[in-house]
Amino acid sequence: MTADSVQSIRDQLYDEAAMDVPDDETPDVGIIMGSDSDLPTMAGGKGKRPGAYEALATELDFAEQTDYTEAPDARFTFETFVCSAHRTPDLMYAYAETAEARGIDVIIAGAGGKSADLPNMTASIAYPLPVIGVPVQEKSVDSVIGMPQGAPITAVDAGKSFNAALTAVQMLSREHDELRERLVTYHEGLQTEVGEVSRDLHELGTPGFKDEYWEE
Ligand code: RP5
Repeated sequence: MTADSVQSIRDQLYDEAAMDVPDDETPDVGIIMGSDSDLPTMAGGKGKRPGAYEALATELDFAEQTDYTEAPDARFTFETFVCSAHRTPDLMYAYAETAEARGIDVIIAGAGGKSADLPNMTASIAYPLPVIGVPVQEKSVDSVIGMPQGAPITAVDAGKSFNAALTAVQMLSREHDELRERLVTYHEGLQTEVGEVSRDLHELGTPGFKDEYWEE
């Protein structure tokens, strides 16, 4: 039994996979997660640290593509779906099976709980497309990274979907110099921040730095 709401997404994915869309109009990165309760970790917000959404949309100028047949103006894009390995295995299968034909170059897959199977099963089905797994909780790490020899997955530490997005763009940047430049600029920004804060700490002294930087 497949719910109509799930079947309609499956149908849509297979329809899109059969379309002949130029590569620069399809999403480059696919973000999937086991539940919308994973969204604060996968996207950032709601008290969680910045996530993949911030890395892609805010730091690296990607746009979120919400309609496969209507690409945003931005050259580089990502899409986002919920797809539970246990509750909607056929949706997971459809997403992973169609990803390459739909023009996705790399998948970021996040799941929580002790049986966080979405990343590793997606990696098996979507192979040879690379999949970056995000354990949404500490207790999910083993089930995300525990793949047998010959069945690869790349994974980040628990909750670090921001880094998963950086890794995804590193992969894409091997084909796109523009993305390499964006990654370098992002990294230079990090260095600049460390340098500025170091100078301020040194020159203001610890009490002065606390007054300046720390909120009461
Ligand atoms: C996992 O179970 C999901 O990835 C989520 O982290 C966890 C709980 O899911 P919900 O019950 O909040 O939908 O499959």
